[in-house]
Amino acid sequence: MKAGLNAEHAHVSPKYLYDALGSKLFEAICELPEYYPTRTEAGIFAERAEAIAASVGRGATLIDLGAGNCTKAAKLFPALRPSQYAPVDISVDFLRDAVGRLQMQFPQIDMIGVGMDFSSGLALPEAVNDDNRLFFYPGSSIGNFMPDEALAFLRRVHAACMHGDKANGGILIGVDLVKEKGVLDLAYDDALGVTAAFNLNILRHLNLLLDADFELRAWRHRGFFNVERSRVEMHLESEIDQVVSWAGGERQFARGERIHTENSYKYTQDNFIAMLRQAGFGDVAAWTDPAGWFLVCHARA
Ligand code: AVI
Repeated sequence: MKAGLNAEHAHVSPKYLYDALGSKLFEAICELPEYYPTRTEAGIFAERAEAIAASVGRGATLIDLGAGNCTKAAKLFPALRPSQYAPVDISVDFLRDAVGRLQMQFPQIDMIGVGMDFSSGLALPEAVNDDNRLFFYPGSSIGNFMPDEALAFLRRVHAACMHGDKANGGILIGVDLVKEKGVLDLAYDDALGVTAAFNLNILRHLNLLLDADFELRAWRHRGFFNVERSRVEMHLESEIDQVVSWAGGERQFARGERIHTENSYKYTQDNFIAMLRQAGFGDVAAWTDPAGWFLVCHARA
């Protein structure tokens, strides 16, 4: 983290956006009129639930990557009727509460919460069935990986679909699509300033983690679509010439200098399906909303 702050173009991993307050701010972002991905994806799942269930088949082992409060997957239970539900999240306490509540609502589904950071590996506990696994990865979280990391991640999911030496199961994934720059710019720089607060909160988090002295009022949120790189970029821009220090180091930031905090890649339907195939997946079924803003894919291993 300190190496990133000291780099010529300073950067911080987006995972530091998600402390307790950051997670709440992200939930608020999902409610914003400008932030279309959450409701557009929910609309596709609601409208196309039967077609998705027909493609996926009933009775799968549903493995929910980054499950959070498990609400997205729970909405699909009536259509998918999974035999087992395994939500995976780094925040174990949060998960325990969510699974406890869900188990009462759906007593017929075997549930096992898995507390782990799946970004580096997918070694699931033995209690998670290895037959007919359906990995669920909604919300376009795949967009927060660099494309080569996204491909490596999909390859790991594909490998985790192996049952003995036979590939079975697959992935159900939501991906945000390339669209007009104006729409993307507003989605990541909303009128209320919630995305700005979400981005600035990373500095508050760094102050706690690194014993740093970032002065939040001296930084400004920047969020915009970089057309050439097909990604939304979030940065924090220094409003003044300043020195920031942290345990064991310090750095000078000139007025206008930026810290890069997040990328959110936007794909076309064709290039995302090509990536799924490159990762080893076979048949792909795809659904979008009427405006073609968001894509849901079911890909078989
Ligand atoms: C979590 N992730 C998919 C969000 C996105 O759209 O890339 C994070 C986010 N950053 C700013 N607004 C939302």
